[in-house]
Amino acid sequence: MSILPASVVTPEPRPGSVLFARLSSSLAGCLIAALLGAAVFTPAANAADTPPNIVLIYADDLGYGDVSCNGATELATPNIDRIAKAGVRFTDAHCSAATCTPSRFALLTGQYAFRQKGTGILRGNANLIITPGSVTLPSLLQEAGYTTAVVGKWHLGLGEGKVDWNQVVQPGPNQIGFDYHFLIPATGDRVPCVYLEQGRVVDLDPADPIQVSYGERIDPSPSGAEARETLKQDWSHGHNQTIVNGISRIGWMTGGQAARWVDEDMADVITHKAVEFIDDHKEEPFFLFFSTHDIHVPRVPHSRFAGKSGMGPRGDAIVQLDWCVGQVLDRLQQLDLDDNTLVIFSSDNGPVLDDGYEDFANEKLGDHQPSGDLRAGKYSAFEGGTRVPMVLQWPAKVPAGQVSDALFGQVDLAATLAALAGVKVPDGACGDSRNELDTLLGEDATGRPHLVHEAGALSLRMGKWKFVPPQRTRDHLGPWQRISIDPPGALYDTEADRGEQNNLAAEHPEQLEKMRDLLQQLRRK
Ligand code: NG6
Ligand code: CA
Repeated sequence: MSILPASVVTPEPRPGSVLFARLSSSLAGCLIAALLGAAVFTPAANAADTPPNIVLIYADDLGYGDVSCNGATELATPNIDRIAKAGVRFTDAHCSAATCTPSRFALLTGQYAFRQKGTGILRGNANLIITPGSVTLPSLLQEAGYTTAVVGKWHLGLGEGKVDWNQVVQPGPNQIGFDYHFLIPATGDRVPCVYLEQGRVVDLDPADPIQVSYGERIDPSPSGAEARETLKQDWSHGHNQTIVNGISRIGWMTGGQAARWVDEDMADVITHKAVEFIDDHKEEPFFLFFSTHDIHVPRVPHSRFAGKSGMGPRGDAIVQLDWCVGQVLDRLQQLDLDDNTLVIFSSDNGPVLDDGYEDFANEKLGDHQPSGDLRAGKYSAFEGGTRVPMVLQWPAKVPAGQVSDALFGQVDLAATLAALAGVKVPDGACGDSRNELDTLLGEDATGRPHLVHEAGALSLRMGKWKFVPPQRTRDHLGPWQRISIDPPGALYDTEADRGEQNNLAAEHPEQLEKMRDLLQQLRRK
């Protein structure tokens, strides 16, 4: 497909897209307040008078140490650092899981993913795992009058039953609170390798229908295993089925030739869509979930970023990611929206080097430390699995230049942003999500008392303590070795020992037991 998709589908104006009209249908109480002349939004005492726009930029597989504001010296991320300088940089913020799907599930539903079966890494033809019509982060913001969009990686499943990619694919984001979507349906390394806009494959030629399979081989053309010498980037593990754009993927796909993406253009395409959404909705409160492909595999940045980091494709993808962030920040400034827009930047799990393609991420790493001083990364129960970069700015409200060591969990964004927008989370919804608005705005130095960490098995943070129950887990950034944590599990003091080197289980059995019990309780909640 062309560099920038020609078809620009703007979301249908929702009935009552005018803020007050929407509120009147959904928030009778607030309407009365409005009639009385009070501010319609009665958010937490701390919030600004007008609800801010909210832009959540969500990187993929970006480690704590992959950004220069967290100490990286071998590459620079000036735009991500710009956010940190303008607002708050968190040193102890976590996604919910050490892989993508469960982290994103928790972020959007306010519920730990381990509570629902089938929330592990999804195939590219998996069905939607969030119940249509349920209360979600975007649906709460819709309720508050925001126009909501997700642009970029999804990986939460689509449709029900056997997905027909040649029809409108639903249920999807529109059924769980997003007015608009432009998606990479699963991941860059999984078929189907096409964009989906408002449920439709972009640039699909009906004469060349798409078929997708994760079992039976349906693609007779040479696979990545068979035509290895033709590949633009070789695979190292898995990723050897259908070839798209010279790169072989997980899964089989036929048809949709005109709709297939070009990896090198992906950052441009989705950034264009993200910025376009901002342009189209500059007059109303909006929520943009901009979910980047970078720096997930396959790492194939545009030629203008190739070679820029000196660290091979993984470093170049970080440079590209930072450019995407800069584009969004620049446009907010150009439109004079930056002052009252809350921009949050974070990642869906920790870093990985070899994640299945020969992109020399290990070989070209040099002195760079993707996890900083944390232990391990993606897939791991150690802190590197979920402690990720998180920076935010909201110039109208949040003083610049803050550093927060509070424990923060992305699972709290649903309740926290709902509080910011002035809507009540219905009883029983978003059950693991706490209103941590004061933590988010840098006003509470402690944050959450405890936080579950999912990496297949569960671990637990409680204040400075980290408990890793007996399990096998990753202790490397790829490839594939695992280590065993033996009974009764490991206990670390993450304040004195950020790198989790000293197992204190024998010295503090009572602490370990307390945390084992709490984890049991939280599991059963
Ligand atoms: C793994 C893939 C990896 C990546 C991951 C999901 C192989 C060998 N590994 O199964 O490449 O796609 O799934 O990453 O196939 S995530 O960030 O979306 O969770
Ligand atoms: Ca990820």
